[in-house]
Amino acid sequence: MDRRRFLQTSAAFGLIAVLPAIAKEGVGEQKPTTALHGNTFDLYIKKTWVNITGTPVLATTINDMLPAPTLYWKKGDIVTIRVTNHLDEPTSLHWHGIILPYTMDGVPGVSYPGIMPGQTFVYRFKVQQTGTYWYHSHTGFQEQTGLHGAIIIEDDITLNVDREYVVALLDTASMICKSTFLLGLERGYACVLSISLL
Ligand SMILES: [Cu+2]
Repeated sequence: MDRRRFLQTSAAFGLIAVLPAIAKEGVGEQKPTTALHGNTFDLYIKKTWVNITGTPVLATTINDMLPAPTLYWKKGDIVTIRVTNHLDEPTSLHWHGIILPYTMDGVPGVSYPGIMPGQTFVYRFKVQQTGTYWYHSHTGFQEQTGLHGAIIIEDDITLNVDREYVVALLDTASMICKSTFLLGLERGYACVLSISLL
């Protein structure tokens, strides 16, 4: 998408307001999704150019990654997750399926108002379960434009495997696809399905 087209599309969907923040913080370039281990995590939410389909689109990302980093936690640990919002709008991160105090659940309007632009919110809770989960924004179209990642919670059992893979299926929404969606899919465009190995 060229700049003129981007500006037209942005204006049409109210995204033009994002531009001053983009100019201030800069727009990231996509980095390969990596795994983060430990019990303290620093996550930065921002806009990042990604190119999955051949057409660059502006995605909402964590640490410039799409999908977001895979978080490896350990049952019994107390995890601290510092989430900084570099967007020009509120954001949020919700830990899907995770047992935790409601104040740490990350759904705006339930336990907190969300994370305001420029703010850092610190999540801290004890990990009480094992398994594969995911986390995502609970604000606007941020999840649909990229803000989601996997969580792997381990215990003390050592698996006898050479290598473990996490597979994420992304229904990617480009600007065109998203706008078509908003117009009711009357022209029959389909979003592009891609498979990423984390
Ligand atoms: Cu969820």
